Amino acid sequence: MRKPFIAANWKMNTDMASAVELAGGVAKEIAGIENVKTAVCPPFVYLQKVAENLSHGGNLHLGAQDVYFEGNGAFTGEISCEMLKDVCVEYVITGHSERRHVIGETDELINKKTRAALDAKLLPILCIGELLEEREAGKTNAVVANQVKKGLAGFSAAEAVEITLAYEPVWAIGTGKTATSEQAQEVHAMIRSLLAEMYDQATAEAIIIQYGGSAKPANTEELMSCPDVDGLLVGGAGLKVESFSEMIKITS
Ligand code: G2H
Repeated sequence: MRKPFIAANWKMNTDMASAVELAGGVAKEIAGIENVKTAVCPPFVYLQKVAENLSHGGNLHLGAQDVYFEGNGAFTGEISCEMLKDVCVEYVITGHSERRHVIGETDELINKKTRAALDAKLLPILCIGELLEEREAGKTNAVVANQVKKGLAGFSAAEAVEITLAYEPVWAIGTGKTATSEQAQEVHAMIRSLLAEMYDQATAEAIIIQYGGSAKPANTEELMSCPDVDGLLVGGAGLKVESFSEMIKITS
């Protein structure tokens, strides 16, 4: 049985005060919910303050939006896994489409980041997803399968089960256009059968696959009712206590 996992990616939003308020508000709202894993991923500079204000042992966990694969050294502007762990981070997003397409990250770099995170005992949330033109050209499965294979290159089955995959069709991100539940399920099922080929059926059945892209309270129930959708990576709707908590409550 896969435990649903709902995470919020705050992207480059909030300020110190609103970050603390948002995380604290969500933690309070979802206190006592134990059948859903939850996390918030604030900007780097607010992680420590958010961590200090979240009660230890609570159900709301902390994630980062990115990480660098090197341990330390002359990598101006980058943040290491150990630095994240120092501020109580447990999860880290790798390969978000904005890092792939705005910053220009490659599958190889994303694989190295995911490897470094897992080796440091952080739990990666590895994002994959096709562009609109790739979907329109009928290339969705090929693009997503290639990203999954390259992202997970070198990981054993025992390691892969520690990694959450997040399928985020790029055309649905921040656009208000959610993939229909059929579109999401189709790609999620394809990913799971690919995982069975790459590893084995039991491993494929154990890996959490989140959907992301304009997920909100109004479509949570439908998306989460898809057999291969195990959770949500939430952007815009994760920036309000009410909407993000509601999505967790709907899922619980
Ligand atoms: C996809 C998602 C969060 P939004 O990027 O990862 O953002 O829910 O705003 O589409």
